[in-house]
Amino acid sequence: MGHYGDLVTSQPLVVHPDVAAALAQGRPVVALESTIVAHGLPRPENLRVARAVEATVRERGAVPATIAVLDGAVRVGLGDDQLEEIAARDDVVKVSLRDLGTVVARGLPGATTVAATSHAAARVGIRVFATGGLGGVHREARDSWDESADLATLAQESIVVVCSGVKSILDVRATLERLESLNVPVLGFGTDQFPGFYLSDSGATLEWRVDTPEEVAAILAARDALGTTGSIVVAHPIPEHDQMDPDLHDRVLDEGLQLARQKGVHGKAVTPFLLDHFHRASGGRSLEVNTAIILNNSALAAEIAVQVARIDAA
Ligand code: PSU
Ligand code: MN
Repeated sequence: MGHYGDLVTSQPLVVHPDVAAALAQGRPVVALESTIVAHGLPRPENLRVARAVEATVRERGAVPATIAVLDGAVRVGLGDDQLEEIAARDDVVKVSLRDLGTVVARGLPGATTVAATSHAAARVGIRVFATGGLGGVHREARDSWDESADLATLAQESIVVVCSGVKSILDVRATLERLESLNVPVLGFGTDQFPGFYLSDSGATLEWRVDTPEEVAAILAARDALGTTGSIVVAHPIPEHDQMDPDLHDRVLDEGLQLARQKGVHGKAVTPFLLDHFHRASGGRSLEVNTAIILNNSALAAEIAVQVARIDAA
């Protein structure tokens, strides 16, 4: 093992000095995933978006911690050279929680999903995480049994995850049912409706609505005091005037699902395949929306992290 930049790489979990300092001083930190960078967005926009997301978190007073596997260790917080590596390399493995140990032991480069990112973040004491959309129950799950490990992991790890729902490529209602069974609360941020990722409203109504970052922090504090472990999902919709045109959305979605079926795409390849189809078949429109979503969610996550740090310090 050697050095990567200034970081010693003989440990399997390495916290970037900026992130470590913030955690030690009780300052707000926001975890960010890397699968969206390596496999969710096309090049070169992926690197541009990854940097913009980190800048947004900083502007709102929190420290960004993008998480990925590089050089034999899970990195909590990346240097810009490392972010570039994740965005540019062709051999980056999509790493869910079950893959984490294998990818670290083999020294492979890996991009962490919501599941793997939540685990690494919670393990080092990060309380808030921003992403675009969660994985969930796939539409043909009755036959394929395809349900993202994101769901079970959110039940295990205690973190606040800000997202815009789950992609419409999934079975949204079944995903919400599973989150209920798994005791994962879903709070609509400024809405009573569960967001539909590219669309502001998935059509499903939520039980709980919050309107401020303070409310989210208060709910987290109550859960801490009660010992109710597991994550909180903050469902933050794209504003309606920025959403994808619903007709374009439905057309591209039908095509994508049919193509995936024809080509026999399955397992962990399904989500990247459908996202890539969306980006190409919508003429770049889904990319604009996806970018707006992740930027909005990072900003809100930073505001929540600031409030959480305030309560934790009191
Ligand atoms: N949502 C997005 N873009 C993504 C993903 C979700 O808008 O790239 C990624 C996340 O990392 C999520 C993963 O955790 O897809 C889910 O993959 P799977 O369905 O194979 O569990
Ligand atoms: Mn799957």
